[in-house]
Parts: sequence; C-alpha cells; structure tokens
Amino acid sequence: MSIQFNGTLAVTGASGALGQVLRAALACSGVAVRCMDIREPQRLHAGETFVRCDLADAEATLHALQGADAIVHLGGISTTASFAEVVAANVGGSFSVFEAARRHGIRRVVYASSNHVTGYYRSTQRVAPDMPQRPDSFYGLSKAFGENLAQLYWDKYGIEAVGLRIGSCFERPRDRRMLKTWLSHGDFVRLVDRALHAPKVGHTVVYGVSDNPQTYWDRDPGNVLGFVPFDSAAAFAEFDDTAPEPQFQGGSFVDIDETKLEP
Ligand code: NAI
Ligand code: 15L
Repeated sequence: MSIQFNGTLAVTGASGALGQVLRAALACSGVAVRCMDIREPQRLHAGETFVRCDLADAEATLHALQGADAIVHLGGISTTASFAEVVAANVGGSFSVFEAARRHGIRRVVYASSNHVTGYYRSTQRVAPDMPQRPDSFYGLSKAFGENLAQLYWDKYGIEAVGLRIGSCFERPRDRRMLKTWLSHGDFVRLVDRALHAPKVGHTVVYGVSDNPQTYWDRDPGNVLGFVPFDSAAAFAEFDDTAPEPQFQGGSFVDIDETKLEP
C-alpha cells in the first residue's frame, strides 16, 4: 500500500509505531516527508528529513512546520498517563500544531484522535461521531480537547481537519475487545490517504476501524470520506480468549485511576 502526496507532508510522532507504518507507505511513492518527534527514527527513507521537536514547545513546533503543505499529527502520549503529561504533550502539543498550521497557512491537519474519546459508552451501545464525547481517561480527555481544538480552528480560521478516532491499530487483534476495535495497518494507511485527499472535509471526525464482523462504532462517516476498509478481524475468528466482554468500550482504560499516576 502506498500513498501519493504532492508537496511536503509533515508527520508528528514519526518515530512511533503508526508513524513508521505511515512513512513506509509514503516512501513507496517517494513523498517528501518532514519527520518530527522527540525521538530519532530508527531509519530514514529517501525523501525524508528529521526534525527533533517537542510539541509542547510551540515556538519549536512553529519553526519545524515551516514550508509543510499538510500535517499528519500522530505525536504525543498514546496511552493512559498523568494529567501533567497529557496536558503537556497532547493538549499543549495539539495547540502547537494547529497554531502553527494557522500561522503558516497550512490548509489541512489529519489528527490522530482515539476511540477513548468515547470509551465510557457501554459495550452494548452503538456510537456515532456526532454523539457526545464520553472520555474514559485523562488521555481520552486530551484527545477530546484535540477534536474540539480542530473544530475551533475550522470554524474560526478555516483550517481543515479530519479527526481519526483510531480503534486498536496493531498488526493483529490482541484480545477479545480488539475483535471489535481492530484497525489493520493497511486500513490505517488507506484511512490517512482519504483524510488527506478527500475534498472539502471541513472538520470531520470518523472512527478508524476495519471491516470487523462486529464493532462499537458507526462506520458511515468514514465511508463519506471514501474510506473502504479491506481487512477484517474475522481473519482472527479462532482467537482464543475466554475473558469476559468489557462493560465499557474503553476496556482497561476505564479501570485505571490516572490520579494515582506520577508524571
Ligand atoms: P506511539 O507511542 O508509538 O508514538 C507516539 C510518538 O509520539 C512517539 O514516537 C513519541 O516519541 C512521540 N511523542 C511523544 N510525546 C511527544 C512530544 N511531546 N513531542 C513530539 N513527539 C512526541 O503511538 P502510536 O501507536 O504510533 O500512535 C500514534 C497516534 O495515534 C497517537 O497520538 C495515539 O494516541 C493515536 N492512537 C493510536 C492507536 C493505536 O492503536 N496505535 C489507537 C488510538 C489512537
Ligand atoms: C489507544 O488510543 C492507544 O493509543 C492504543 O495503544 C490502544 O490502547 C488503543 O487505544 C485501544 O483502545 O486498543
């Protein structure tokens, strides 16, 4: 799977798991990619440059994003963490990214939100992106902030954004819950491709989930972008897990008391 993009594409969180998956797909088409992260990538593909940048530092982020034509914003804390940590990396970091987009006139941001924005819905419910946010953690709350920030920057400054409420994006489902929440790496790349190229997105929020036999989420808004998932957790039907179904969609994130976590 490869992605075409005309111009320079900035990828925050480029050294992370999904950053590496995305960059491999961009490298197939020789796209010019500005890789941004606090950690150096293991390797750089042809067409890539690396800028070490802490997104909590708004000035550094502004500088790093100069000349970019679009941003895929994956960088930040990707799991449960203390309030101070998510505020710095995710709340402050997303502000840095959207503010840099505004100041540089970058027209579109693809934002890695998370299913944990709505993790406090019960597992028996079907949730659509236009239903109220119900974060299950400080992490989910920081992603909810990012979506609301994107809405503000669209309404006030005309910066287009697609918020991807990514389910569980791993090589394969890891537990019973992930049979419903799994997004394959290939479908992740296809989704980012549509989020970058679909015309007139305004501010759109979609769930990022493969064509699993069962899911918690309404897939229609993703279809509107032209996203068609190819993969399905049905391929893992033999998955051997006798653990009970979680009560809430966010699974273990609901049970973790983040007020007890130290930064
Ligand atoms: P990851 O943890 O592997 O990668 C995140 C990257 O962000 C890391 O390379 C890290 O060094 C970088 N980073 C952290 N703080 C930073 C800061 N202050 N400034 C600059 N860079 C910073 O996470 P992964 O799995 O690649 O996820 C990418 C994005 O997608 C994250 O925002 C995550 O919350 C989101 N997401 C991922 C899901 C998944 O299943 N992998 C599910 C839902 C959302
Ligand atoms: C997320 O938001 C995390 O980044 C990822 O590591 C998984 O925990 C995923 O959600 C999930 O819900 O499975």
